[in-house]
Amino acid sequence: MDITEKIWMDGELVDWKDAKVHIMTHALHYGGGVFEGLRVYDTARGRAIFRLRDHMRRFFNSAKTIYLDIPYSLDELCEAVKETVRVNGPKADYIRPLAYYGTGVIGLNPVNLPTRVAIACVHMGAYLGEEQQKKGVRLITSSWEKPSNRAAALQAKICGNYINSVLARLEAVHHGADEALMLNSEGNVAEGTGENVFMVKDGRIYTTPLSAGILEGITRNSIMEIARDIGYEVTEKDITRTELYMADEVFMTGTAAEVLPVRMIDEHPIGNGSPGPVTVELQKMFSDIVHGRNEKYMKWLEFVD
Ligand code: PPE
Repeated sequence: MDITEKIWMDGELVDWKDAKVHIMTHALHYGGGVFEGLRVYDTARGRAIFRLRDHMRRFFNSAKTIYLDIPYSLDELCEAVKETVRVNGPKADYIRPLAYYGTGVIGLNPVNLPTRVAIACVHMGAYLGEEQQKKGVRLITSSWEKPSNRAAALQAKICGNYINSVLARLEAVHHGADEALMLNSEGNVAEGTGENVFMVKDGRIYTTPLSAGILEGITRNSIMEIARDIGYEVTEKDITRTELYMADEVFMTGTAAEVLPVRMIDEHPIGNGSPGPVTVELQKMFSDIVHGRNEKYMKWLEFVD
């Protein structure tokens, strides 16, 4: 992560080094906050944010699940995101809005705590590495189970939800893998620690349903629409670990991860162990779309200037 100049905090742009919080911040102790991740891309018409409004709508909906009252309108925060991108110059390629319960009383109950809101930009580049983005990642199946929809508000991007993902990611890293695959309490595939999962089998595309305990990814939604537009059948269904081992292709999607080929799971090569044709086709199309090279999907680009 490369730092940028300014961070938007509660309505003001402050220097990166001054964007601090109090140690008694509720969210720091108990995870009472929500966040988003958005990408900024260069296009021939200038820089554009991918699906800004959809991300910010999810931000407000995530906040709703923890009764966190955001004291700005959707339009105001979309404008604040654009402004933060503008002031940070061309290096910033990833945006992190964050809203959280601030400081006041100790204890779990946050109802009387103030809401704090921040928007930071960083340079991220390829999420899990340039080489991995091209050749694919190696996954291990995590021994940590993904909580069920009964145990957590999984369609909300709540900070505290992510400790499960952090445990799984640490396990992957300590086993020399790039990323972890998370199974739910049924033993079915849920998602990666920060990505949704897709599989290609006999020319058809499958992805896991919300009932499997996943975040409803905006990249997942985009890829489903793009794939259907070019004639693929895309089905949401429960997927087992074994089905992934036996798939022709597996790939992951996410704002940070974009379209990420999976070349190995638990030391089993997927297909022939290199990115398959459907993955490569969708990866290329997605890249054209986010860089403004496909008129049909301009609706997803929000120009910064
Ligand atoms: N599942 C999870 C658990 C998740 O965190 C993400 C995004 C997705 C699926 C994909 O959602 P979408 O970005 O809307 O397509 N993960 C964000 C955080 C990554 C991080 O390391 O931080 C992201 O990609 O921005």
